[in-house]
Amino acid sequence: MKELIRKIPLFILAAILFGFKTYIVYRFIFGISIESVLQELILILNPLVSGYVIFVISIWLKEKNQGKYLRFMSLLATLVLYVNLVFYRNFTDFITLPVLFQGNNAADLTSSIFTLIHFTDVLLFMDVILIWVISKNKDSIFQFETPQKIAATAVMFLLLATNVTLAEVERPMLFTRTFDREYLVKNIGLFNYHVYDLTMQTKTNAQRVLADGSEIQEIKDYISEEKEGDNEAGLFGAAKGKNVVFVSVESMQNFVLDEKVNGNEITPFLNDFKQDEDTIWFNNFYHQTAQGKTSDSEFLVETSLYPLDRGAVYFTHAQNEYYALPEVLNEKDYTTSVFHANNKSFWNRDVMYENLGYDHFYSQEDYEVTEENSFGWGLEDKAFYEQSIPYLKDQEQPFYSKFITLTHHFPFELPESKASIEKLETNSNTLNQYVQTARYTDESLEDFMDQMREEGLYEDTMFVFMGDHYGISEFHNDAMSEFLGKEINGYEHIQLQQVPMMIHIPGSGEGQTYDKISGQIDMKPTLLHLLGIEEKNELNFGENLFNQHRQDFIALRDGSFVTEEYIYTKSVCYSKESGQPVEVPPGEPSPCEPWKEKVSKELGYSDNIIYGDLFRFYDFQ
Ligand code: GP9
Ligand code: MN
Repeated sequence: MKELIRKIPLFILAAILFGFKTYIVYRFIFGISIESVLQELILILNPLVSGYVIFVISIWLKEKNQGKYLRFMSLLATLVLYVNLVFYRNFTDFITLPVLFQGNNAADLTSSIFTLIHFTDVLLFMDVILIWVISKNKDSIFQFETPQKIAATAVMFLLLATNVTLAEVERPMLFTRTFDREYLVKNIGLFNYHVYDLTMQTKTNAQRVLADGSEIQEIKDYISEEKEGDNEAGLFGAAKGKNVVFVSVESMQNFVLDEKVNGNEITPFLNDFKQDEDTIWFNNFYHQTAQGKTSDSEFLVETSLYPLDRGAVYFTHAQNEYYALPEVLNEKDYTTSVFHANNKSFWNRDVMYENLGYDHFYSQEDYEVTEENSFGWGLEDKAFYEQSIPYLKDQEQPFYSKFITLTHHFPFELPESKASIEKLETNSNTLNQYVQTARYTDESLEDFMDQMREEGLYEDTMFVFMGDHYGISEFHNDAMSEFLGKEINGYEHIQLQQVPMMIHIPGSGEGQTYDKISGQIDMKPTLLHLLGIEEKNELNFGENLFNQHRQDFIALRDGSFVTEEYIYTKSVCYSKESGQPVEVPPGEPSPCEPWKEKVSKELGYSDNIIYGDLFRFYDFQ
């Protein structure tokens, strides 16, 4: 062994150990899926290449510094890997620069950090320790002659070129058309991905400076071509003049609806409510959020633009010009407000709400938060609604008030005394607890509706209940498939992104189940339609869901999409009929291809509006 170590230059040993370890993490912790031999090859190759690039630099250093460099860099590289891993356990996603610089996200991580750090993680640092020990021994350091140094460096460029070429073969236009970070990491590796991310950051920063508004016309043409429809048909004005209470229901997914735990319904109230004669239920409704989680879902509803694929637009572009729902409603003499019992600067809400035109934001400081009425993330939802009612009553009518709930949030912890149903018994504690906080949420919504009735606010109010994003990530697929009794493939995973969307108009009798493929981007035009407000805005990416001509289609933020016939995700086109990948004869294009074009165009246009702050060049009046 000693002999062997002496024969292999230490930087190569460091690269091999690091590459091998990273591959294990990719494959078994990030759970990166492999569909072909080429993909497997790339996945093995890219961490080795990264390791080689990082460590080969050492040979150009003075002998006494080489050991130091190898020690320091192996620790640093492993830390980068590890921080990504902890982040991934919480968000099933990779870190981007904007996310790193929004302090509040760290708060999210710290609140649940102990569930994210595992004892066995120590194993990840084994090679660092090994390199550390060996490199302390002077004999382990090779002194290279200049030609050898040049040769070793040339090998580095060769390796990099091979990696990039293979990645391009595997995924043409990988760098220009990718909204899915897993794909980037899979093909170029975590470290090159971070370099790519840095380049993107620089590029998008420059985009605002270079924009001149000339692109708006092209986007307008695209929207009017793709989304033309009759706004007068449907339920125009069905809730005219009513107040609106919009509840953004934390982490609620459709899969708990009509499900039971040991014979008890998880959401008995919502199960009845969705079938109520006054409730319009969209049972094919998807969240479209990315790294900005709740704030992304808010942004979708308020602006009918897509959130960004990197970072939270609430942080990165809070100063942009928008023409948001609260602004439109303010013009129609609505009082607009938000109720959310968390720190007001979380997700930069205090700044963004001001910009979007909300008249008032009732945040943590407006609530009485005590030890008895709080746990987990803070004030429990039942107390939250109770304490909100007086504020709600004080508002001038008609009002549009958004409530954002908090209790049903990862890691879904509920004091035993507040749980009304049992936990599940799968291998995921997160999922097991999720059903209990889902039940709590269901009860609190029922109580809230009762209070609204008692206070005489029910009749004149339209209620909207919407799930903000998933609560159970891909990380829990095994447990999910145990609970739901089916395998979770890419197709099922996308179906699990459905969240509740129920619109209740008291006394309207308009209750009905709509199975249109719809999403959060459609909320702004849909709500305005119901309120009988005509918005002269040709720059919404969503559509009024009652519009008969609307295309049955929805794009998710990572480029996945759902149409009447297909579901596309992670490069696989699934048939909805079979739930299995579509079989395409060799040489023929996949039926998902035209939709893919459209999705990438649409997401790109929305991004350009935000990165270029293009609405500053447009007059909405
Ligand atoms: C925080 C709450 C939760 O205020 O909205 O945020 P999330 O982690 O779901 O985005
Ligand atoms: Mn949320």
